[in-house]
Amino acid sequence: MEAGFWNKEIETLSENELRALQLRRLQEVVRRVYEKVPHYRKKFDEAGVKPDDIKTLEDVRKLPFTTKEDLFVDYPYGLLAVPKEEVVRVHTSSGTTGKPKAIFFTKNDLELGAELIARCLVMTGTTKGDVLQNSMTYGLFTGAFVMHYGAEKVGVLIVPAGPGNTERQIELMKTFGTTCIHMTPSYALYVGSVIRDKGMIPERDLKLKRAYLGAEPYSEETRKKVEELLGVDVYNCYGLSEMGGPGVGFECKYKDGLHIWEDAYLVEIVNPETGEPVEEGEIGELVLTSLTREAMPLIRYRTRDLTYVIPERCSCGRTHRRINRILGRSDDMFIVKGVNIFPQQIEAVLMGIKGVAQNYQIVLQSYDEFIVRVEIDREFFDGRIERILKLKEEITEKIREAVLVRPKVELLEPGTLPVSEGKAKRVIDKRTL
Ligand code: DLL
Repeated sequence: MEAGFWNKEIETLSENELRALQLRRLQEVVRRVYEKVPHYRKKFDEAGVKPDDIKTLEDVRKLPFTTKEDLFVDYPYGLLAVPKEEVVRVHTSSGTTGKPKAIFFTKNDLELGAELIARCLVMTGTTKGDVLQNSMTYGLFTGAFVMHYGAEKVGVLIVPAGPGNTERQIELMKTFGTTCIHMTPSYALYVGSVIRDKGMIPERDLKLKRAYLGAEPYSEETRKKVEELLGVDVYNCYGLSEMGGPGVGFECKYKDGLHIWEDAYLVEIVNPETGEPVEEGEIGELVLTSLTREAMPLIRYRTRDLTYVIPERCSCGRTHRRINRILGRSDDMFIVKGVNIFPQQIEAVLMGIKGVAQNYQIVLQSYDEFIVRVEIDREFFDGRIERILKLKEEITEKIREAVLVRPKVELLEPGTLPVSEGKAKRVIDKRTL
């Protein structure tokens, strides 16, 4: 293995080789689901398209989209493309409302997930000798297991901590000399604040070097904040259960967009309203086709995640194209006074303001009013009212500039809002309660 690459041959395939490989795999997977999955056969027949119609990569557009709703047809086994005996694992989405999405894996699917994570870790400098504290939830969620097997493949020492119990997390970091952590950005902010509150200086008291943060959207400002709090390099890790979990997209050392492993996934960006492709570089909804998954390959899956493709080649030498960090989910958007607002816009503003602590919440009060409840540094609660009013005005004004609607801002002491150990619930919608 050459330094910096886990699988140099695949990671640096020429453009032509990569597209040819994608086409072969696309044709194969389309044929496979047509033959093995009655639901896909029905959908393709209804759309009047046969596997033989896929002659170029662009022909993928002839195929119908797969949406979340398709995952519930003949639930839970309806989309299996292999006999059930070949399936060795199920993971599910959190499914806070209704049935969770059930995603199946064969042995080869687990192996593929590990291979992709191995590439991700090595490209960011993690290798044998590193100690990875895996603080995502082990269980039905894909987050921890997929990372775990990838790290094991590389030969990293894994501390399977799971989330929560922050005191113990810090103890584990000290005891085992943790060099890398894997958690959600919202939890990383919290862990960082606890470490600082203890008077610890991570650069001096811990061995942390890298944080792999994903499973929820976050801004560049949050990255910077975590990097400062924990003294680490933060790498963005993207994925979704439907595509096998984390490691679908990952930042390299340049931290300028996330490489999508294009030998395993076909990327499209479409206009979320019309489903038509957008121009390269334009924002739209990410649509993914799993090219190599066996148990449950999905064709043109609508992720609901908004991003754009970065057309330029990356300086790291990998040919696999990058997407920008996820800008939001089309279903996270809310409307106040007729203006479309994404929670990430507010997060980016808050995390860039000095004096703002780690936690915040957006409360949708009515269609005309939203409240931003934000924790601020403890030092502001020293009775000097002008300082706190000035901060409040700054926050209000900067959010208004960013989203064009003036929020009501409430400033809170640290520790007031619920701590998130996994995916944070940032938006409370009182309009629908
Ligand atoms: O969150 C998989 C994962 C685990 C990714 C650990 C990274 C790290 P789901 O629970 O199915 O799977 O949620 C997938 O989470 O469609 C995005 O909306 C969001 N998401 C995941 N990673 C990122 C990220 C996992 N890096 C959904 N940035 C996705 C922004 C992300 N959003």
